[in-house]
Amino acid sequence: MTAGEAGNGAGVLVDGEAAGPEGQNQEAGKNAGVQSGDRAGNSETKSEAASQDSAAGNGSIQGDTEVKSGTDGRVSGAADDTEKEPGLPGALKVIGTQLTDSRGTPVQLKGISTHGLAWYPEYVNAACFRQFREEWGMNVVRLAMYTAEYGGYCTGGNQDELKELIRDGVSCATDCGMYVIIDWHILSDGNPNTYLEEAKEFFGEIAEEYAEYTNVIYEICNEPNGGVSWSDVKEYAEQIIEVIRGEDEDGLILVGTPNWCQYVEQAAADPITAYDNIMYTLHFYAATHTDSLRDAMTKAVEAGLPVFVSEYGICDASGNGAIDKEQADRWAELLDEYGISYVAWNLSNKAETSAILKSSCGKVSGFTLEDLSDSGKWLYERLGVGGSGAAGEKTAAIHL
Ligand code: IDC
Repeated sequence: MTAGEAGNGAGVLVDGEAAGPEGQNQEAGKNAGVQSGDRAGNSETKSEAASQDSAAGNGSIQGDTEVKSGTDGRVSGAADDTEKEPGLPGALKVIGTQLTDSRGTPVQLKGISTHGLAWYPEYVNAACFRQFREEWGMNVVRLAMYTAEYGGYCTGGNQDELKELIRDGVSCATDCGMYVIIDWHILSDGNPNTYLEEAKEFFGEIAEEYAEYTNVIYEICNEPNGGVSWSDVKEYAEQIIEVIRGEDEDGLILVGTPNWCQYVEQAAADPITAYDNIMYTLHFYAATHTDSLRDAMTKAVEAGLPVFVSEYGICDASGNGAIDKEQADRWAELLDEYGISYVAWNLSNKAETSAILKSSCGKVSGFTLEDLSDSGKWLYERLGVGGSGAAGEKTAAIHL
């Protein structure tokens, strides 16, 4: 299989081999205004979460018994001598605006974000991640660790337990050949400098631990918001990146942008130049953010900014409103066209439309079609093995 045949672009890099749609380098443009749509917050607790004890290991989304191995989506080629740890997905490198493997072949990551790790720890398990890799064709999982909400790392949460969950998550992802994003999930603490010292300590420790892991990605601030400026975010980012680079000289680092990751043009106008292998995050919720945010994204990319969509929903920005599949498809097609990576919010059964599982689903792995919410079904169709292609052609493995 060649990169062009990789279909949904969600192949995993193994031994430095890449699969993914060809990225497109667009000609330079100039930045423009973006939509300043607010993220509607909510603050309910986990009361609606179903119990985790009914984990069925035998469920399968695919009706047949064939399970794709980690080799699907691979491109044949020589082993990559820049690999640090044999067997791990290959190192990632940002070239221009494009994420690539270490030899410069474009790579597009697609996957799922956990809900808050403290909120829903039960989904961090090997069978769950493996199903996403093998049956859904995902190649990345994001571990969202809130800093200030619900058992937040900086607001009284159990730091040792949270770090243990991250270790478990990295190990589950690594075992099935996936990339894994460690997400310092700021939210109500809108300015990342609020917990600067904690972030430095956390990333110093994490980067030391995972310096040799080619599949670990550091996301240093989920969504700066509340009027925080790009210069504040940049100042924070440069300090955290310095700490990470002190341990891990080349791991991919994702930097949030102001206004809940919508003001990418501000980063494009004043990017971080002291370090490389950095991408900037844009987040969208398809029922809220449409043409103007898509325009902002393409303009930022055309201006030279490497963009990574580390979180999106197909519902509105509250995470629990109407779903807009038409806008979601338009987003996905644009992201595929540009070879931009995208990670869906969220892996849980919380009674909210962004959760990919129905609230009645008590399983923590082995999900079947009946377990999926509308968001989950859309995602499965979009990403599942045989799902929609980079060219936007819809060939879902399963028709719902
Ligand atoms: C939401 C969760 C919700 C939780 C809330 C806490 O879906 O269950 O109660 O956070 O405030 C984001 C954030 C992400 C939000 C999500 C939906 O990164 O943490 O999750 N969202 O509101 N940005 C835009 C939307």
